[in-house]
Amino acid sequence: MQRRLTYTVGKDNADASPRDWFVATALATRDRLVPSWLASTKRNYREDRRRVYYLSLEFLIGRLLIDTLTNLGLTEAMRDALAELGVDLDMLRALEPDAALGNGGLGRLAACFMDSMATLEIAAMGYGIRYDHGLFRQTLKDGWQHEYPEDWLSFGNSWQFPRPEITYDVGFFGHIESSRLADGMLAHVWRPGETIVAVAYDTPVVGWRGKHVNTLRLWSARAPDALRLDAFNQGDHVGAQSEQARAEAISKVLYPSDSTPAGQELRLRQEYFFASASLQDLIRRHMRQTGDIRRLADKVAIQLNDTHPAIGVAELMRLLVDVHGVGWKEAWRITQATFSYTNHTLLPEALETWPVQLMERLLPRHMQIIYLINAMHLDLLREKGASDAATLSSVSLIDERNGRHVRMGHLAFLGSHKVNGVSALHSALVKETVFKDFHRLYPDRIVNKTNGVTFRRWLLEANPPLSRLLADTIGAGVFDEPERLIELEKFADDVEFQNRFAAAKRENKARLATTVFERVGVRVDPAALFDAQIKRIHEYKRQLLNVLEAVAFYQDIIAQPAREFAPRVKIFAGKAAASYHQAKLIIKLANDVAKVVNADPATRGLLKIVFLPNYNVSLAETIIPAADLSEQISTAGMEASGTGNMKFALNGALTIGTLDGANVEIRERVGDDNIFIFGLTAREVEECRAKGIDARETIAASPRLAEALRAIAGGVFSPDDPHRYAQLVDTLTYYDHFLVAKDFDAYWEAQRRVDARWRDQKAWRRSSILNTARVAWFSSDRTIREYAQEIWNVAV
Ligand code: 26V
Repeated sequence: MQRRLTYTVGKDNADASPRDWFVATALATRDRLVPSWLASTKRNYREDRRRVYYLSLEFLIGRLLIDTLTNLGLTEAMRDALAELGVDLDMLRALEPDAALGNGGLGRLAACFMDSMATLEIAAMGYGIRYDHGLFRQTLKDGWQHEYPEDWLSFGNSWQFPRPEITYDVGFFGHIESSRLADGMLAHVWRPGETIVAVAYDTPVVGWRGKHVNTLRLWSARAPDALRLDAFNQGDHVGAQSEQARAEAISKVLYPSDSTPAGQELRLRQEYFFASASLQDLIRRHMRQTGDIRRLADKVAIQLNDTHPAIGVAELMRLLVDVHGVGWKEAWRITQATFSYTNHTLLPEALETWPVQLMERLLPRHMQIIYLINAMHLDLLREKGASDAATLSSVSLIDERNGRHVRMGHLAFLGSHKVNGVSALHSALVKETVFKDFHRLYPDRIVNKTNGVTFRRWLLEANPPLSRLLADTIGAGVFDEPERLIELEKFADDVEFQNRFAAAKRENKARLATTVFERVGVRVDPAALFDAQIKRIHEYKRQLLNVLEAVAFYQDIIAQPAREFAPRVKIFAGKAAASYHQAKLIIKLANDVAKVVNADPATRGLLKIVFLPNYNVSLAETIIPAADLSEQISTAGMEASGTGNMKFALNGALTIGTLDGANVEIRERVGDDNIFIFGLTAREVEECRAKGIDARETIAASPRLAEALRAIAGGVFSPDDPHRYAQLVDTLTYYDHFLVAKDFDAYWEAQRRVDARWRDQKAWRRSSILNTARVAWFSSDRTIREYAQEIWNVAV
């Protein structure tokens, strides 16, 4: 550290700022993992291991200092060493900006998977984009969300290794030249009209106990020439840099694509840019190692994280056929054997398609290849006798319905040997809905891989008090073998252990109470039930249902001034896509309700509501260990899996939730008595919608809901603008697509079951302990082991 401070940062102790100390500490930590990194890389070559490539447009990493120290087992040594220099490790920890190269669950899953792949010593590499600006920073002004650019690189990035020598050309536009070969076959060469250079930046990813270190390789875009010197010399100083600006735009900013179908050309440029650079890179490595392109599928598995890298299917075909001279049929066999694809959503508006016209212009050779794949695929169906018009049009790569579009999900499905959903329910629905016809034709292709989370970050690092207690009680080996969490079961009724378990929770709650006060100026009592809903703001996630229940609860408290209620703190956090008007209005409503409720002495302090701004991985690490109740209340059938649900349960929060995504599997494991399930099932949602989504009758039948809606529509929470929520309440009344009204009474009743359990603290603690004890299966190590064995065919 001292050496790094002096020789890399170039400061002496007297002048060093806290940030200088952070940089010195990060670099000193990084130094400790480099030997293992180099050794891992060598071993991968020496043992000629099958490699796994995880292609993802998002990696929601968060901070790395404590994560790296924990995995290396150096946290305490570092703490002591810094203390001797008069520096506090926890103060440095807070200075690191989050690497927020993702929107939500999909990006965070990729980060958990990187951790688990390193832990399981899989020869894996993550590929993505090194965005200059990650997910926008959210502020709340008077309860309204505002977005500001995020600037994680402004003070440099101590974890990355720039690799200016590792570059690839990525083409766009242009035309195709065809020539006849000696054997009479046609050869095609794409002559791009524009070339962008992809430059590699590597971040080491260290596994548990530092045994194996993988690489996350992120691409940054550059123009081939930094400047048009002729233009510059003629005085056009800005215009001379325009090509550079156009090129760099590709890796400039992460699309906040949760909720906005990013139909922009730039988004397709991002997708092709990173897919192409990654494939060129892995093929170069493969050729160096084997010299035989035909063995690619024996040595390489590529996982497509959603359809964002799906253009890679056409790109690999192009590289194999046009560049490496492999025949079409063999190239297709190699492609299918190499790729596999994970689907993360069923929402029709989230399924990617690209206008054929755009594709023809931007990637003309790929469009030809897609047509060829489609022709071959449809011919095969005709051979199989499945050629009725309806089937053909539903499985065609081209959607002809309104303007021709390429269906990226279909391309990913066809180009892969396995396709997976991310929870048991979701995978079943994948078979029944988006890929129904494909499933009939290829019944073995769709499999389930229920998501998981890394226990290193989400338990060991985020929750030191509980981690210490676990180590004391069942031994520190639990962090090597999470299955041993089950040994906690026998302490579930042990009052002494219950007290210690509750004391750990209380410590986390006190810490969160401090954070709440610092960020929003509201005092919350750590003795109250902490009830948290933290995730992207989306109608299907139903933050509105939670706010409505809060309003009804508030009305109950003031209507019965003599009655005792279990005190609650409702915690909200999450970002809305900038263009998602309805989601932003829900944020404003939560804030408006909070303002009135928190200021009303008639609540007797029994209900507090806080909306914490700028939700990110680090804030999640503070909230989750402190939560008593985890809100997982999406409309059944709409949340593919959820992963926050797993993190909360692991940290001893009880779930209130619908039978959606992985909630179903959490219930199977923690047991019906230790989770609060309510509401319509996925099937019932479907039936209900078929009958119509007019909620007037439902509201009329629920006086409590009607009363809450009346207050909101009447401006009780928005006296400055009494009609602010008129449209919101109207939509809910006449077009209740997310079935908020339908589920309201069941939700209310489930919340009262929560209250009753809370009043019996012994029973609550027992359930809480049993949650932690029984969720070992949701470790992402288990998930990755399943991918390795059933999809990638690599030994673990
Ligand atoms: C959703 C939407 C909704 C409306 C319009 C546009 C749009 C675009 C993207 C998305 C999210 C799709 C992908 C995604 O993030 N899925 C999440 O993946 C997690 C990891 O598998 C899973 O736990 C979440 O349930 C799932 O929503």
